Amino acid sequence: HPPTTKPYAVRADAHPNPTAKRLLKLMDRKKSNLCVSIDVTKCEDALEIVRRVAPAVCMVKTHIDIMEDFTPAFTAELARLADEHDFLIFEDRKFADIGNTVALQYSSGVHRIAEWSHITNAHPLPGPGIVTGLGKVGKPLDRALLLLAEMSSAGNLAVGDYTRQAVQMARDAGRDWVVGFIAMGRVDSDGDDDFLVLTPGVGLVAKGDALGQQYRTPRQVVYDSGCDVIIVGRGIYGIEGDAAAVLAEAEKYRAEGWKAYEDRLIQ
Ligand code: S5P
Repeated sequence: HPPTTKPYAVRADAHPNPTAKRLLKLMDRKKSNLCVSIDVTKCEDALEIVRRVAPAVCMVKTHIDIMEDFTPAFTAELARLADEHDFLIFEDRKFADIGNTVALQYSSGVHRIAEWSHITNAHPLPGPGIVTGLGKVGKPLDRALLLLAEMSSAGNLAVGDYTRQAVQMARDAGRDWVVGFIAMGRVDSDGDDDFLVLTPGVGLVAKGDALGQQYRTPRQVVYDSGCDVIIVGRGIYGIEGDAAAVLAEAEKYRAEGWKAYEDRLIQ
């Protein structure tokens, strides 16, 4: 698969989307293909985790609708930390409605996601209108969109033809807006276009949780499956210990993910 054998920096030069370009460049600079998922419900707890892991990450992923004490000061501080520590913000909103509705959900409401989130994602389920609707808001801001082509949870329906049509939807929209996928592997391998593949369900220890989550190691994800970014939540912020322990755990994932990337370049 061509993208998997090319360095992130080389892929950055050829990418038509400014956010994807920035991501690939900073991955190369920070030697990190690690995205930490911050799934806690208090703003100060979330910011504390971000401050701890910031040196090790290329991206921080949020679920803004789980915050109990959300104010715009939270996303302002997140944006400040992103600039200070050189990472991108990915709001994992998983939009799934008609184009007109998702455009409103993306731009408006309490959270105003498009104002602070560099990257967001959508289910292809409603058809290409969802991509166009989000694009009306995100394209003028140079944002980037991912489509969920596959999922990590047991029994999910994003398989086979659904996955293939998700990839086709991204190709039809163009890489200047749809920069890649949430997927478990190289779903774009039947073409020579260079999409980003971001992969959740990554853990070094746990094999899953009680609600269907399934974990693979950074090496399985990056080396065996050719994915570009590993997304890790509880495996990092959920460990016991102080600030140094959380950073050390993030650093462990960063190092494993980076080694797997370097190894696949020279296969
Ligand atoms: O298929 C998916 C897609 C996503 S974006 N499976 C997932 O687990 N995710 C997200 O990744 C999920 O919403 C959560 O925020 C994160 C995984 O968290 P963890 O604690 O299981 O690592």
